[in-house]
Amino acid sequence: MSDSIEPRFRRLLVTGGAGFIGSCFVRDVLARRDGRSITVLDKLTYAGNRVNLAPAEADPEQAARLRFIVGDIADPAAVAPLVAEVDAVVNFAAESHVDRSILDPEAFLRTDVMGVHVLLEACRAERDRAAKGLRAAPRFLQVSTDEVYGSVESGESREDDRLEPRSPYSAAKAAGELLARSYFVTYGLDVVVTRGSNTYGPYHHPEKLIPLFITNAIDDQQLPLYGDGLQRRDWLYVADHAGAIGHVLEHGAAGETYNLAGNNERTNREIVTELLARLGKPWSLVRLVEDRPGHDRRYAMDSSKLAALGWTNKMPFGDGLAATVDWYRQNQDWWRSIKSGEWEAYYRRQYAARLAGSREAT
Ligand code: NAD
Ligand code: TDX
Repeated sequence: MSDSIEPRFRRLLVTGGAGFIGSCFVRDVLARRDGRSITVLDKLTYAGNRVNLAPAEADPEQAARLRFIVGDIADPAAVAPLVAEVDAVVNFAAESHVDRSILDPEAFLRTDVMGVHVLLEACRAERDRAAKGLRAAPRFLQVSTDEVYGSVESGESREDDRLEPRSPYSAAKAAGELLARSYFVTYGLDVVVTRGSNTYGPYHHPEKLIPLFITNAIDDQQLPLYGDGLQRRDWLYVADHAGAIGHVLEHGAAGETYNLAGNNERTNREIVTELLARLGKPWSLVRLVEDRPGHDRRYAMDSSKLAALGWTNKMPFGDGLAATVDWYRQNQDWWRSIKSGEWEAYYRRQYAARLAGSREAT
């Protein structure tokens, strides 16, 4: 099944649209030139970067269909008037880094739980207006994560499996998506949920494994590998993640949840080995450091439900990794400006003691 020529939802509110996956979604939707308009609502936290939308803003036809508003999804006054104007809300906004959730969980509860609640309340008010014939009811798509299943030692998680989140981040994400589902059950809101796997590609904040290791390696800095480095993740290219979300937005059934797998399971050691080979850098940069507390050993999902909806990922893993390494080589201004200021304090807090107590990785 291909995407419908005439999109069902023409006016979108994309929250967190200045982040890694949200900005890819915005760029890709606008580049289709199918008449859809997007309002981005983004708090521009340390993770948000308006430059991520520069390719769309530089094109007059796309820029005319893009509006950017700096604001907080947990602020009802900012959210309500925007939700009143759109056909669908796609919520990417979140605190997204597991390590930061371990250092300081509060912001995760505020945005990933309370922020979702505020968005849902605004959608509920619009659904009430729809019931009076004043408009069509908006759809709400909650972007969730494979981490809500917890560590999956064997097999693949399916959508109706138990949720066993184990970090403050994944617990907050689970709460957010369960709240969204409860608004479908209780209030009849048109809600869909996606659970994406570990995503990689251009514009990925350098706090995360792949961009951290690429950018550190370019600078011949140490690569802090947690524990034994044999944890397993399933990697999904960012344009495939954004595309699958767009597909679920258009074709997903109300009240349903869809796994978005990458089907590229690798140990962290395998990832590092592939990155170093592509960068021509030595394994001696790798240091084994103290493990992440509560570190999930493995994630893996079955995404046949998404496949039945007619979606297939396009990017082969090797090509995606090559494109990613090239992007970080060619866009050093982008990540060097992020790896300054607040970043330096974060990096010290997260890694200084770990690297001091690290050992050689054999
Ligand atoms: P990101 O950290 O790169 O971007 C998050 C964006 O949300 C930023 O632009 C930030 O400024 C904005 N934001 C944060 N708090 C906000 C608030 N209160 N109000 C408005 N905007 C706010 O995250 P990402 O990696 O692009 O992830 C996007 C979504 O996808 C998240 O919901 C995340 O949980 C989910 N997800 C991510 C991955 C992954 O591997 N990156 C995998 C699965 C699911
Ligand atoms: O310095 C590091 N060293 C290391 O060994 C970092 C930052 C990570 N790791 C390990 C931890 C994980 O096993 O690499 C793996 C990937 O780590 P992250 O990039 O932090 O991602 P992860 O914790 O798996 O979560 C990601 O995927 C699911 C996203 O950050 C989440 O937002 C998403 O929901």
